[in-house]
Amino acid sequence: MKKLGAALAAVGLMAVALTGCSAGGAGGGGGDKVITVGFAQTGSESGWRAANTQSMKEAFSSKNGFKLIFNAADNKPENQIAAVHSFINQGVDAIVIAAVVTTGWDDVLKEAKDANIPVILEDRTIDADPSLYASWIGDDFKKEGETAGSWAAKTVGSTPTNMVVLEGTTGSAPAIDRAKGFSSSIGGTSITTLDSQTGNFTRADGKTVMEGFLQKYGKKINLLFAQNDDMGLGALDAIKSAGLTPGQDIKIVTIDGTKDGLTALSNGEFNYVVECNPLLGEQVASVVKDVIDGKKVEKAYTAKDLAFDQAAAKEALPTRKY
Ligand code: GYE
Repeated sequence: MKKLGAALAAVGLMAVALTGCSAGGAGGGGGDKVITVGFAQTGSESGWRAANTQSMKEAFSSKNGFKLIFNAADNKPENQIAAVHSFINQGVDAIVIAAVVTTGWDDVLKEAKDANIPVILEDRTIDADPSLYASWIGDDFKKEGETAGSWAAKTVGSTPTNMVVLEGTTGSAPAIDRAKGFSSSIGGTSITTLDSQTGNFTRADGKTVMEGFLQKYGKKINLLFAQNDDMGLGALDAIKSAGLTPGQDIKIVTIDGTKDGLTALSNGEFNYVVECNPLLGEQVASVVKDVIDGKKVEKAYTAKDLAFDQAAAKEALPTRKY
């Protein structure tokens, strides 16, 4: 255990190092013209999102030479498209999007292109033609799902296990890719999916949907895969109210690695948590500057993510940033 903890901590040093990134923070360098950036954020559904928003606001600060126009779309695709339209009309220098869903982007991105406004994606990927955006900075959701699934396969995969799944926002890149990754890792094991429904990445819906699962399947459920910490945390309430012990009667694996998630893990209520790094702001700001300065940027920058068992969570918590 100690050894695993140390190894995980060592990898932890790489947590914020993004592959292929250019050096330096967002500040300085580009003359004194203020860069106006419209940021279309998904909403405020989770602890991960709160950390991501804070990271973006810090990086796109006036101190760093930016004027940030922030919009949170309440996880409604139509709100988000409207926000991007409004950024185009305001003539911003660049647009950053954390897309609620993967589809429906072509028209508005073509408009941005016609207006010569570069678009940079952060966090979530989209299905649009890659020529319509300059770059993407985010996490590897498929790999996160694979890591969560591998843990499940290794831990409970050799005995008959009934799983329920709390999915993220329907049509969002992390919900789609985490599901794919997880499925690929549990193929050929004795894990059966009893049910899988969206909990919209929120605690409230995680709780409600888990209540429904418990009413329907009761003690049959042995495993919960929650596609983010918040839904898993909401589910804890439902599981306890049903007189069951989370982490024991029902094993729980989640994704994100927020302080609250790792606390539940170190308390033994969760069993495994895969990290998804939300602290992308500095990297996004640096790419935005490079794009505006006409420098060549990579099409994709992928953050490195860790994974935690209970011992590793205890070790990580005191210095956890989000
Ligand atoms: O896992 C979830 C959030 O897009 C990776 O969105 C992000 C996800 C994250 O609401 O908590």
